[in-house]
Amino acid sequence: MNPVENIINMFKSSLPLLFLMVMLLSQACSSNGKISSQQNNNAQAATVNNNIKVDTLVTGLQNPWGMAFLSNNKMLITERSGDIRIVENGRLLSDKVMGVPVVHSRGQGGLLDIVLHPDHSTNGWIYFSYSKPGNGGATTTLTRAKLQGNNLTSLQELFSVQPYVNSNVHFGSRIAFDRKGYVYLSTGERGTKSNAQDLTNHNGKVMRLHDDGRVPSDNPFVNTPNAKPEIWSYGHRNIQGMVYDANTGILWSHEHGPKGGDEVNIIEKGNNYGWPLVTHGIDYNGSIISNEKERAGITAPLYVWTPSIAPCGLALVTTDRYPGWKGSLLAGALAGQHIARLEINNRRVVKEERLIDDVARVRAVAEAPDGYIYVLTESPGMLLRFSNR
Ligand SMILES: [Ca+2]
Repeated sequence: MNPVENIINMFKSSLPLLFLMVMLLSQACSSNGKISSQQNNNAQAATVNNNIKVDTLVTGLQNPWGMAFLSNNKMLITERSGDIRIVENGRLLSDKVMGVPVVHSRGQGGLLDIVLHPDHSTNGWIYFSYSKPGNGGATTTLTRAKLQGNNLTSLQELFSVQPYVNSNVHFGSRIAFDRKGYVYLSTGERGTKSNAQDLTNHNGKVMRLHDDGRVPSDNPFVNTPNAKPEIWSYGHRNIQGMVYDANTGILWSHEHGPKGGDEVNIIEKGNNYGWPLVTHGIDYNGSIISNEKERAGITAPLYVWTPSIAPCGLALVTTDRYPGWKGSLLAGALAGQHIARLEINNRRVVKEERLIDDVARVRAVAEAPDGYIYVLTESPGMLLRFSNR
């Protein structure tokens, strides 16, 4: 055979394969296109780096806030307006979870975080936080329940921030469990700065509780007169990202500063994180909140973002799925519209890299049991996944 015949024969023999590939490709495109007209403008085109791309799994979510993984192919997503949605095999089910308590869906309030009990596979408990309407306004509340079919059952309110406040900002909140089974709940100061330094209320604090809501006897302020015994740390403005590292025993968090001064902190027993006595930021109107950025006796942030990125959602990479990322923190950014990957070395942030810049406001980041990183964005409300190219 001469070279030309050779090529023609090769082409002929591979025609069926080519045909099959074209069919598969067109099918993949049409099934994708149905749910994802919007994604094509942003996330679909986004890549993280040469090794990692962004899959848009779900669009059409309304202000998604938190996510929890029931298995590798089934997850729950909270929507701030008060719905818990189910994503199964990468599809958003039209049936919602029934039996969610009424939430105060105003401003920054509504249905917020959701996490599984560490022993969920045996006890079935699902924890979620929300803004509960009540006498005096609304307040951040921690509740647990079980899921039977699509219904929440065995609902138990574990803890409610005191007092209720007539404000629609700074509810927090994130939920995290440590390796001893204690549960932590973060809150915000509800727009009143002085709350954060006042131990007689729960606003602007991190709480530590037994998994059934009881107060641990070794909490730092159980013997302090008039202090709320649930408080674990204080001096926080508004914490919307918290993740526990079971390997190191470190509870990581970030919090919103005012104009500038967003912070990364390690949350430790009884510590004062300074708001509003010290801050790296200024007030939105440009006025000075404090002349001090740091002060003796106040835990200084490990890392500061100025200008503010408005951090929301915090994940820790524990798998080897993403080259070079193991041990990194991934912080979502609402205003920044990106994810900040923070490399950690010996309790210090040693490097920052910005991922998926300008795709959308990022509300939550989480590592699934199978090691994949999932991302929730708002406006448009999407579920994204980082996968290997
Ligand atoms: Ca601080």
